Amino acid sequence: MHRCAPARRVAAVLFFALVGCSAPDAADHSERREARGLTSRPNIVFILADDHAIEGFGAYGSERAYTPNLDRLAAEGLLFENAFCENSLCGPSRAAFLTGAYSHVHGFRQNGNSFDPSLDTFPRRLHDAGYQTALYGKWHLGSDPQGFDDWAILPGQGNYYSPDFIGPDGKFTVSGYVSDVVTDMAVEWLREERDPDAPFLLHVHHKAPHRTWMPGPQELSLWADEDLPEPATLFDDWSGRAPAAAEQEMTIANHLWPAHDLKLPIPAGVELTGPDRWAQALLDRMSDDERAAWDAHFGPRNDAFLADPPEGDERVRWNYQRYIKNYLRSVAGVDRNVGRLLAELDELGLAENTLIVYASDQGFYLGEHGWYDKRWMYEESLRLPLVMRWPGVIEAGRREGALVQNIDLAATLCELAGTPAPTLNQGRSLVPLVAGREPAGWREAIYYHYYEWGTHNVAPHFGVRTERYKWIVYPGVEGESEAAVELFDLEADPHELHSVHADPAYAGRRAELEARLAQMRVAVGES
Ligand code: SGN
Ligand code: CA
Repeated sequence: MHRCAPARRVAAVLFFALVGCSAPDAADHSERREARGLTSRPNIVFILADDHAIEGFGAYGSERAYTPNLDRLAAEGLLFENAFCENSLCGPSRAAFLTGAYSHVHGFRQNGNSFDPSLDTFPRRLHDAGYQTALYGKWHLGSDPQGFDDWAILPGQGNYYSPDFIGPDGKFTVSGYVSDVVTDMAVEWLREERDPDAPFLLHVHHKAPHRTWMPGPQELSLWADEDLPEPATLFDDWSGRAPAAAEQEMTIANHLWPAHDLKLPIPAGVELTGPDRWAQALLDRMSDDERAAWDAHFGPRNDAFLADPPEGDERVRWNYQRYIKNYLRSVAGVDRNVGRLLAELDELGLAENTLIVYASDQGFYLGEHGWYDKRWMYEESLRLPLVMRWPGVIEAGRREGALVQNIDLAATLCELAGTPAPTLNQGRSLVPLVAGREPAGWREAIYYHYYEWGTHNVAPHFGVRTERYKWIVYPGVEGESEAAVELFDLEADPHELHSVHADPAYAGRRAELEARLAQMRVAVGES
């Protein structure tokens, strides 16, 4: 039998009894669970942010972010240092969280697809196992949520101010700032709707910090008159990478729209193009007070910009500062609302028996490689934050380095709820890792596949990442782009600036990774 590490034995006795030292079979799941001594099932709060990169999260080492409440969550719980998505895009990743399956199995490969509402998901499983379930916030899966006793979702991407919602009874609008409004709904449900005789699953899905990074009134003054640090690769020229890296349209330098993204004044009497056409409509959703706070912040700074517009690299730096501050202010709004939710759980006496999971659907570029947005298999968008807190059960302040993915959450929560994982599940339960034990045969590599070729012009690619190496294949489309490959040694080249796929010194490693990728594609059913 695999022994549990002595240093980690302080984790609650209940939990060791709970997980034992072997993985569960779906067939005899309930019996095994009972045999493990798991008699009570935790409440679960699943907080899912949109596009929140670890570089925007203090506990992950960010020097730029302001996240005191998220840092508290990590200090009181478990932080997964190596958590990854399998497809760095909203819809596919959310579908992977729900089903435990890769994109080619759950079928939602790219935004614009519609999630098959008949698919088995972890909320459905928990609901059927007696959990009271609710969901508030961003959904972005096309079809209506299934398996929730109550829900209210933002249509599509949702709006930052005066957000519209769709609920079981139709559409409605709520005034205020979206992160506050979504949290208000969750708090009200906990206070008014919760059944004290059943465990609950509460999804709190934030829109923030998704583009177009509109901070709430309470966060506008953060870093008002100071510059944030620039990433080392802000002026990357994409040499040393496959051609696709230079062909994207997601640069801080050239692909941020003046009004929509940079919050510069909307010029009068000019026919607007691109996303700038929507900028006025977004501002018009604000109340007079919200608009006054917005103008008081941006007005004088925009005047200074227009009086002496920076050029060349200085303009890139100005764009970066404008972008990163608004992104991190949007993160800070999520953080403040996580604090509200923690306080509410304390107030209601629910903190002890509640597992809180905080995650994002994918990572994001905060100026690294000169970019915003996500999609790539490079580290910044491949990684996502994953933090769990369960007082008295999860040892406070732990960090877990095993390679985990969004597809693992469904099996994890189903195991804790005492129900088999969803039928399409391809992930592994994180319960043993949560208990401080790496089970024998844990994965040594993750599989990734990005399919969409549209917005931001990122070429489809797939690959494998081990603890140290990353192998990426761009299959190309006839007549559009040639097939290309990349091999990164993350230890020697953590910023992924020099692909060594053609370096003879890495020939053996390349062959090994190619073989591993081929095996993984067969194993996951994509080849
Ligand atoms: C929108 C954004 C894009 C973003 C996609 C996907 N433009 O189209 O920048 O890449 O969503 O994001 S916006 O101006 O409309 O915000 S995802 O998180 O939903 O996958
Ligand atoms: Ca997203």
